[in-house]
Formats: sequence, structure tokens, C-alpha cells
Amino acid sequence: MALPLFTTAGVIFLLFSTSSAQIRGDNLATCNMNDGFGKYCPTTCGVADYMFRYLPGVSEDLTSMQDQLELIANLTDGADEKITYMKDSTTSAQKSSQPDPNYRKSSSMLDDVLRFEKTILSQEQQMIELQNIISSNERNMGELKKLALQLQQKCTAPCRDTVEIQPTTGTDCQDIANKGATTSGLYYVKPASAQAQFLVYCEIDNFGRGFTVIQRRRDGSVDFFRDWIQYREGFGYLSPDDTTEFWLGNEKIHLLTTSSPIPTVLRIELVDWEGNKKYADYNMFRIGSEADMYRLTYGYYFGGDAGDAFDGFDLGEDPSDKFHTSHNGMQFSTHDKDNDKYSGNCAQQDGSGWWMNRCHAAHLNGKYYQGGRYSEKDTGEYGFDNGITWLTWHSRWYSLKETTMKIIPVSRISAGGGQQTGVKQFGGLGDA
Ligand SMILES: [Ca+2]
Repeated sequence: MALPLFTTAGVIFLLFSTSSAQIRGDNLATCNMNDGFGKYCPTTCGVADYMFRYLPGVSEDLTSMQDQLELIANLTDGADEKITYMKDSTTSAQKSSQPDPNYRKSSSMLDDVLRFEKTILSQEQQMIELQNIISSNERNMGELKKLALQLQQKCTAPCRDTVEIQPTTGTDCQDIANKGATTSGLYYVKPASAQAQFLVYCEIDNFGRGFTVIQRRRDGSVDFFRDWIQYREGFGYLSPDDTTEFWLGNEKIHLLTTSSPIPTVLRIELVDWEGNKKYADYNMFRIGSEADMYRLTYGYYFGGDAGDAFDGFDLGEDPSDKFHTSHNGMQFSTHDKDNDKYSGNCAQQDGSGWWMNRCHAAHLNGKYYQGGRYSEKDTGEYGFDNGITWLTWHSRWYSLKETTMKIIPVSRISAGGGQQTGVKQFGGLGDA
């Protein structure tokens, strides 16, 4: 019969659609925050989630349709047999010349025929209904496919700028530069104690120095008011041409600063809205483990012209200001994990994640303010200084335009000619 064949084809089509969706879903199920980070494609996991949400319902529909089809196929088989039997009986009755016993037989056969006709009609009705269900399912699948395609296109649109990842790998960017890499860009690094490699932006200068960049602010395009997990894993976008904002992630910073016997220098570079640039270096910079809430420690201020805001700042309001705004030894705080020294929640009030004390004299993950100057009125419900601040340079009501936090082994910070390289390095961003 043509009808069941067609419906079977429909089921095969649907099963195929489902299984191909499942394959795609399975691949994307391996999405994790590490993979998603820095690949321009943060919505990839979203597509998988979307497909997964719809799959159980569609699969259920298909199973029940298959059951019904099998039932009909069985009924149809039985009917075929009976019709054949009836045909044979009729033929033999027609052939027979003895009317009397066959009259009863044919009249009961007539009843049978009528009954079977009814059955066949009701079966046909059922099949039509099933066909309708199938075509409506096909339509739904079609729409789902279209939606999935749209989502995919949305996701791949930013991927069209192919992200160029450099082939050299190493324990950090200095290791990569030591291996001969001379281009700044995206590289995979794997610190000695790391389980897996991860992507970083390496700034490699003409002196063969390789800075591993851990934080970048430049235009306010990325929101830095994030929770503990996001600060742990990292957020924002890594770009091969250093055009995007990001936080590399506390776990990665921890691994990068604790895996080598050579102390690490943290270099902080700041740009204000007048185009002035300043920097600050901290030697023996380390970020502790998550068990210690990614505690910040450093040995000493290693120089720079931006001043030592990590050591706190005397706001002129209370002699204890400097002590309570210093950062050395502070644990990391986010709005959902308050590790600060304040009765309130610094990270919540100041809209960031940072090594909060009570609360800060340096606040590079703060809120981005176009133009720099802001006031209590601009800060929302709390009224505290929540901008991107470095109080030994600009006041707490002045939010910086650009920041960079990057690290390098201390053995290489001044390689190539002392202060000269510092100026030269900084000159890479413009005039110091
Ligand atoms: Ca607190």
C-alpha cells in the first residue's frame, strides 16, 4: 500500500533529522568555558542548549508515531490476508454449481466484506490523521532547523574574522618569545602546573620580551560586573590585534604566577582621557589558589610613574585610609563571594571583582565611564567611587580610559638596557 510506505519514508526523514541534530548536539556538548573563551563564539554552547531543549519532545513524538504506524501495519497485514481469503472463497463459490450450501456462505461473506470495508475505511482515516501529524511534525522540524540555522549563522558571523592563533607554544609568553616568536598575538600556553593549555594574548616587543596579558580595558565594551565563576574562568574576548577587552581568569593567573621558580613582575599600564600614559611595576606578583580565594601578594613596588596605589592611599578623611585601601594580601571578592575587610560588600557596591580591602585605592576592574570624570550621582544606588581608578595618579572620581595588566619573569623586565626599555616598551602605546 502506498500510504504506509509514504509515512514510513516520513519517519525515516524525521529520524534522520533528529539523529543529525543529535550528532551536532553531542559535539557541542563538549563546549566548556575554556573553549568558548577567546574564540569569538560565546554563543556556540547556546545553540547546543537550544537543540537539547527541543530534542526530548521531538523524540517522544517520533516514538509514539512509530508505535502507531507499526500497529496499523499489523492491522493492514491481517486485512490483506482476510481479503485474499475472501477473494479465494468468492472465486470458489462462483465456480461451484451447487447453490444451496453456498448461498448461506456468500451471504455471510457479504457481511464479512462489509465489515472489512468498514475496517479499511477507519484504518484509512487513521492513516490520514497520522499523515497530518507527520506533516505537522515535519513542519515543526523544518522550523526548528531554520531556527538552528539562524542561531548558527548568528554565532558564526563574528567567527568570519578568522582568529589567527600563532603556532609556537610555551609555559608563558616569555618562553614563547625565547623560542623565537617575534609577533604579538594569540598563543597557547601551558604553565608547568596546568592541566591543559589555554589561549593568551602575548605582547612581544623588539627586545624579545614576552608579556602575558591578564587584563585589558580599552572602550567599555565588556561588562566587568561578573560573578566568582566568571572571574575564575575569565571573560571578554581575546583578539590577535589587541582590540578587545577581557579578564584572563583567576585560575589561569594563579597558574601563570606560581608555576615558575623565577619571580613574576606585574606591569600595569594606564591611559587617561587626555592621552597621558603611566605605568607601575610590582615584583614577586602571585595570585594564590582558589582555596585561598585567589589572594593577591607581591614583594614590593618595582617602579613606574603612576605611583604605588596597591599600597593604599590617604584620602585625607581618616588616618587609617591608606591601610584600609591597600591591596597586598587581599583575597579576591565578587558580588557573590565577599572576601573583603568591610562590613558591607565592596564588589557588589562597586560593580566589579577585585582584591577588595575596605575597599580600594586601585580598582582596574571598575565601571567604565566615558570621558573619565564622574560623580556620586553617576554611580547608581550606592554612591561610592566605582570607576576604573588608580588613586596615586587620578582622583577617585576620575575613571581611566585604558588599562593593561601583564606579567613577565623578573629576569626579563629590564633586559636590553634598564629604564630605557621601560620607556621603549611603554612607547609602544605612544609617547610616555
Ligand atoms: Ca564584606
